[in-house]
Amino acid sequence: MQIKKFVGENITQTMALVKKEMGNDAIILQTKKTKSKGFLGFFKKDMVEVLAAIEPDKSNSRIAKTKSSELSLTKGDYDKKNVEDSGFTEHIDGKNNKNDVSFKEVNKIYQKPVLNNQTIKNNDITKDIDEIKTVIKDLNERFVQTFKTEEDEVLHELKSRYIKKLELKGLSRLLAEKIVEEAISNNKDCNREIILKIIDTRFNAFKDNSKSFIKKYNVFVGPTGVGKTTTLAKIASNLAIGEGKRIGFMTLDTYRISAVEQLRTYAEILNCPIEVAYDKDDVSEAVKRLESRDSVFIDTAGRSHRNKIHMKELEEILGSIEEKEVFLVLSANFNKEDIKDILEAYSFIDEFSVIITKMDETSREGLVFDIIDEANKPISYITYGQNVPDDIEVFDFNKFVNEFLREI
Ligand SMILES: Nc1nc2c(ncn2[C@@H]2O[C@H](COP(=O)(O)OP(=O)(O)OP(=O)(O)O)[C@@H](O)[C@H]2O)c(=O)[nH]1
Ligand SMILES: [Mg+2]
Repeated sequence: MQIKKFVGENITQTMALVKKEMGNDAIILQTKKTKSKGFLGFFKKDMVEVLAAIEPDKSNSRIAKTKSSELSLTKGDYDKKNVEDSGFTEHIDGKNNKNDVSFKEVNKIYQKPVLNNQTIKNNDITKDIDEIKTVIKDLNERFVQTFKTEEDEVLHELKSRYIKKLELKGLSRLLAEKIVEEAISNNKDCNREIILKIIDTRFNAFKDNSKSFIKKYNVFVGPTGVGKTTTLAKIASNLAIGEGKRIGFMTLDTYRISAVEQLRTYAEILNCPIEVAYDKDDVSEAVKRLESRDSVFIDTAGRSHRNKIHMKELEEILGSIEEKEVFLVLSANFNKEDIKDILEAYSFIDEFSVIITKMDETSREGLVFDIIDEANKPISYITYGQNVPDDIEVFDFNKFVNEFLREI
């Protein structure tokens, strides 16, 4: 067998060379792109290299009658020739032509697919298989889509159910959605345990209830009637009676006589001093007079948080007190919008904790989460009744969450 390498500028030109020299019986062993040498490495051109073979005795007789598409070389043909040409070592056609290839090279090439009519047929089959694969892929995607939709429907139903449950327990729609969506996207499921985990992670920074919020001066602020005075009296009483602390009271609520009287009553019961301050200077004086007490509890007037003048006065008074803890008292009866407005009005205070009162008057405790979420501040106490000093406790996040989730 004669094997030769042909190089042309394109496949048509190269094939024409093959046909011219070997006729239609030529077998194409390999086709590849190559580069011309160029001048000093420059001006290299893309070329097409074709490795073709022909049986010498058949070369001319077949030129006229055989079409190139009918050419073929089977592995059997090649093996037969291999045995016949076993004496062959250097060049297959015996000529020392640089386009000729070694027998070893041919052997290597033969392992590669040969471009012949069988290959062309195979290419058609491959094309058909590719089309079938595309159809199957498409069907598969449609199937997955259908399946996904069903799964989505189940999850959607689950999502709506849990959002509703959380909303019924007082969470705002927005926060309920955030929690349940996170639960479903992370777990493809939603239940009490999953919600617990989400809440736990989300409010992780506010879980610690080991720290005492009580400082030397403790100021209670918040809207009218939320329970500032009652709560302050509860905490002060527990410290005085339970821990034997020396308590002092101060009230800034001079707008109503009954307000001063209310605190004076607690002061008398606890046998501790009470100071009444009318302005910022009075506050400074009163602070000094109460300096020897372990803790001083300062009551402020319940005024609308929309009253800007009152808010300004409060800001000035707070600024004049060092070593203080500010407690913003909010009622569990408020709705999310009230909470937003109030927090906005008190946003001039950097550091504070929240006390939520009247938990006994609501079954919508979920508001607690909205308060933490909105305020980004810890809850220090919750109160759940009018009894002084009993109806109050330090807020325990874990206990609260567990009790809350038990009911959903
Ligand atoms: N049910 C219930 N009532 C409470 C609670 N805390 C306070 N109250 C009641 O709420 C009412 C108002 O309480 P106050 O302590 O006077 O509220 P305040 O914020 O000081 O009110 P102003 O000084 O007028 O702004 C009183 O009748 C309290 O007994 C609570 O936890 N639960
Ligand atoms: Mg009061």
